[in-house]
Formats: sequence, structure tokens, C-alpha cells
Amino acid sequence: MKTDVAIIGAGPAGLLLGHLLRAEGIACVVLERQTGDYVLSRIRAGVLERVTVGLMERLGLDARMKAEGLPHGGFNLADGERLIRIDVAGLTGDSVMVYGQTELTRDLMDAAEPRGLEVIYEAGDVALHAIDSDSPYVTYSKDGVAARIDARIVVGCDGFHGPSRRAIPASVGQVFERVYPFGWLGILADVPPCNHELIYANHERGFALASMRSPTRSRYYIDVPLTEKVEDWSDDRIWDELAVRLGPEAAAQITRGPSIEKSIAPLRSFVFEPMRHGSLLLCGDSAHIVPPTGAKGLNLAASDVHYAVEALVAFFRHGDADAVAGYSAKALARVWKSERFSWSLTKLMHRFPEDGPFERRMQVAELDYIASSEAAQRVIAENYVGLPV
Ligand code: FAS
Ligand code: PHB
Repeated sequence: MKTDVAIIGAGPAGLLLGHLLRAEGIACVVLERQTGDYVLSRIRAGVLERVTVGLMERLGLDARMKAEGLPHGGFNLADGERLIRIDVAGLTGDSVMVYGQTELTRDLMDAAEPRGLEVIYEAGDVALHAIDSDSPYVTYSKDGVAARIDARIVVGCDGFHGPSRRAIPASVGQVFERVYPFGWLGILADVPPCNHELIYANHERGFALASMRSPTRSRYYIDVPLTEKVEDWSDDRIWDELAVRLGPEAAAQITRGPSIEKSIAPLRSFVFEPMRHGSLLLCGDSAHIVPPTGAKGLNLAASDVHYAVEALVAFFRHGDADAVAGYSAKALARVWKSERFSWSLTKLMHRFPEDGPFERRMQVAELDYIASSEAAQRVIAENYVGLPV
């Protein structure tokens, strides 16, 4: 098979990219290792920035998001004493959209066939070849049969564990990483949220986040040591811990119920540079990971796709090779700002085992400053709603 762009991975980055390239008349094929149902079964992000909403609007795929999503004009930081509301709408004139990654991915998946976007699921043994040349190709197996896609450009949208990043020679790449000494235990339950806006809590027992998917479906998190196993956390134990960490006011509003999903995700800050090598571009988690505290992971994948489409349209339509060459620097400039915000909010809202009384005083002082300074709140608000692309 021959095409213009071979895309590896049918998560949000791969599907957004595929749809946008097709809409621009650029031929592409998406290769996905799993089944579509498996991709949808992974419970991940819940908060969309303007850039992500904007790409769905550009594709005309925003109808369900606008009907079922929840625009949020603010969120809260809880420090055990009070709720500090960050008035995102008042401070930035913008808002975020609470709409699960699963639903966004479903909207993109459902539109693939009607729009002629070819997605090959259950593609095994995907391997990249000749990415240093102008004629790279990808091999894979499907139903036990070996296959090959020749393309002009390959885009790795295959997440943190995919093959694309690893296809870039170690001598070229540089990794920047911080692994956090805790994970997030997440629970999804068909119960009404305890608050109409998100609450991020820094309690002496640890971090908690009260989020949601709809007025009848809640998503909560607590941080746990990396040694913890999800099977050791009964629903009741999680609800009890959430009630303590979120504080009495929120606790009084918590509706308990059986979990429909429960998992522990490790936290890391990770950036791989460059995000382009030869004819290979990287988008999303294949190039970077953020701790979910800032709700940036999915949204960074979207901004990478925005820059990749810009570069590939210039390349295929106008022969502008510099546009492709400039993709990495452009994408990384925004990636690093989101990495900083996610790291900073993680540091502020979590208790680190290695921290002592001084570090705790720094957290208290910073939360006090945020509570009393519109300027400090504006900094948080403009990062949370998403920096411009
Ligand atoms: P994805 O990982 O979503 O998609 C990559 C795709 O490539 C997958 O479908 C995978 O099956 C496929 N693939 C992998 N290897 C392949 C191969 N060899 N061949 C073909 N296909 C291959 N972000 C937030 O903003 N908020 C959150 O709360 C949040 N929670 C998260 C929880 C977890 C457990 C994880 C892992 C991530 C979380 N994230 C969160 C981040 C997450 O939302 C990502 O940023 C987002 O999924 C990025 O999308 P993609 O880059 O498309 O990568
Ligand atoms: C979620 O709803 O899953 C969510 C929301 C905000 C975050 C992280 C996760 O920062």
C-alpha cells in the first residue's frame, strides 16, 4: 500500500491527525495495535482545553461534546482549611470543557468510516523503516499476514510504549524525565459529583481530586505509594479516604456507589527531543508525558497535532520542507510550558515522601499567596485553560 502519511496509533492524537489530514486532502492510513473497543476501554483524560475543542469544531465533530460536555469556568484548590476557587472564566475569558477522552475518541472513531479515514485495528508487529530517507515504510501483520505501507512521512502517535520514539537513533535523541514517588488511584462511578466544579486537594493524608464525566458520573483520584495494588483498595476504602482528603464540606456532598472502573496510573514528567527525525514526526504521548494534575496530557497531544497538520499541509501542498523541519521546535515550545505547569501544580498539591517541614511551609505559603493574589490566580488560570497555539 502507498500513501502520503502513515500514522501509528489510533488514540486521540492518531485519530485527530488522520481526520484533519483527510480533510486537507492528504492521503493517510492509521495503524492501531489494539481493537477499537480496547482503545475505548481505557479511562483517561477528562478536561479539554480550547485547542482540543477547536480541532473537533474544525472537523465538525463537536456536536455531542457541545450537547453532553460540561463547560467549566473555574476549579478549586483545597488546602485543608478552605477552597480557593480559580475563576478561569473571569480571569481569562475562556473555559475548559469537561468531556471524557473516551467520548472524544468514540466521536473520532465513529466518523472514520463515513469520512473515508482508513484505520487498521489489530495491526501487530508494527515496525518503522528507512525513516532517515524520503521513502520510509512501515511493516505490520494483520490476521497473520505480513503487510507494508510505503509513505512519504510517518507520524508516531503510538503513546509512551509504542515503537516510534524508539526508531529515532539514541545518538540523536535526548530524554528529560522525572518519575514521581506516587501514582494516582482513580475510580469511576455512576454517582453525581460532590461539587459542580473540580476540586484538587492537598491534605495531610495526601492528594485527592474530585472530577466528573457528567451530572450522573463521577471520576475521583487519590495519590497512593507506588507499592500499592488496586486490589487492596475496596470501594469503601477509597470513598472513606476521599471524604477525609477532600474535607468535610465536600465530603458531605459525596454520593457513594460501586466503581465501574478502578486503576492506578504511575506519574511521570517526560520529554523526548527532537519530535522529528528525518521523515518521522512524533505527536502526543509518544514524545511526552505529564503528571495528570494539570489536565494537560490529551491537550498537548492536540496541540502537537495542530502543529503537525500545519507543517504537513505546507509540505504536501507547497513543497515546504522547512515547515516539517520546524515542527519539533514549534511543538516543544508549548510542550515544555505545559510540562512546567503540570510539574508545578503536582509539586504544590502533593506531599512528597522526601519533603520536610520547610517544603510543607513552602506549599502553605504558596497556597496562601494564591488565595490572596489575583495575579497568582491569573497565572494558574491561563495555564489551566491552555496557552495559545
Ligand atoms: P495514547 O496512548 O492515548 O494512544 C496511543 C495509541 O497507540 C494507543 O491506542 C495504542 O494502543 C497504540 N499503539 C501503541 N503501540 C502501538 C504499536 N506498536 N502499533 C500500533 N499502535 C500502537 N491526561 C489528562 O489530561 N488527564 C488525565 O486524567 C489522564 N489520565 C491518564 C491515565 C493513564 C493511565 C494514562 C496512561 C494517561 C492519562 N492521561 C491523562 C494522558 C492521556 O490522556 C494521554 O495524554 C493521551 O491518551 C495521549 O493521547 P495519544 O498521544 O493519542 O496516546
Ligand atoms: C479527570 O477527570 O480524569 C481529570 C480531570 C482533571 C485532571 C486529571 C484528570 O487534572
